[in-house]
Amino acid sequence: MATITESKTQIDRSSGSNLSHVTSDDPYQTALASLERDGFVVLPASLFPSFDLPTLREAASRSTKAARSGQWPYIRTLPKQFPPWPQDPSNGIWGVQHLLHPSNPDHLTFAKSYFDTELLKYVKTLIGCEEEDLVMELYNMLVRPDKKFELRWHRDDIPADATPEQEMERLQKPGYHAQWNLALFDDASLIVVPGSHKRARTEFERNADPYEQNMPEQLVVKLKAGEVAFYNNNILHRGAYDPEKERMTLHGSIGSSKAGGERARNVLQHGVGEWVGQYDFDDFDPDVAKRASSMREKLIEMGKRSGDVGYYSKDE
Ligand SMILES: O=C(O)CCC(=O)C(=O)O
Repeated sequence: MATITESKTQIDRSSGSNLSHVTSDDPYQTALASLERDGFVVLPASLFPSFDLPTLREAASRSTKAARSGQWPYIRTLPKQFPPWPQDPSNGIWGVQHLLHPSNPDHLTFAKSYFDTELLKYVKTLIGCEEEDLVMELYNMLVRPDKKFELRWHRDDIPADATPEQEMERLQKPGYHAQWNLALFDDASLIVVPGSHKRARTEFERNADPYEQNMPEQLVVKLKAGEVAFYNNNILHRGAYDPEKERMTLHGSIGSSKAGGERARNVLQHGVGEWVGQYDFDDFDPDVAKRASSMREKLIEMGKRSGDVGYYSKDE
């Protein structure tokens, strides 16, 4: 897949996984070129020396334990794919929501990685915006379900029944955000169709089984611990989870204040607006506190502007 390392840009499907190896003196622009071309890019852990994996894993384990035992109500529950999720973990969970919630005892640890200076340099380049445009959005965690579970093929913000014209209309608009997976353990759960973020679905894709195991050109995004995959959330993708394999992958997004109502729904349907006003930054480093509070204010403004946003696919 798109891995920023040595040699030149290419997609290598021979391994059945990570493809494009890109070089450039400017890793930010290189990442952007890969994201635009393939719809995703994988950045090596070495680009993010300030991510403290052991500390993040400890925090992630505590949060997951609380979520599985019913002590943390913000969860993604089986068998539901899209929000809203019930708060009852008895069918098992596949995600822990709202890592930055002020009542999470580990929210400062997660905030350090979410507001990380180096990460935000990539975010700004990938969105094409300045620091003052950044909007706080979501920070969740995707975890191993207790039984086999898969997500259907989807684009995050284009319904399956969209016509090719509707798909293209949406895909041609800027996304005004960046979305990423930061793997705390090796992770091969995300499957994408490279390049599908720029085109309507083919007849095959449109008529395929929602859980089609062999979509033409599909690629498993294989992440090693510490790697970060940025991806266009409207790339055709799905998740396929192995209950035997530990998964704790931080799943974040940050937006731009230029985004409109579609982005507001994608973010606010997760319920972040209900608590973000309580967020205080007293215990943050002063620089991070300044950045975080400005990003938070813009999320609150987005909530006020957009009102009741509804859900992408409430019953699925
Ligand atoms: O598990 C993953 O990495 C993919 C999750 C996903 O597709 C989603 O949340 O819409």
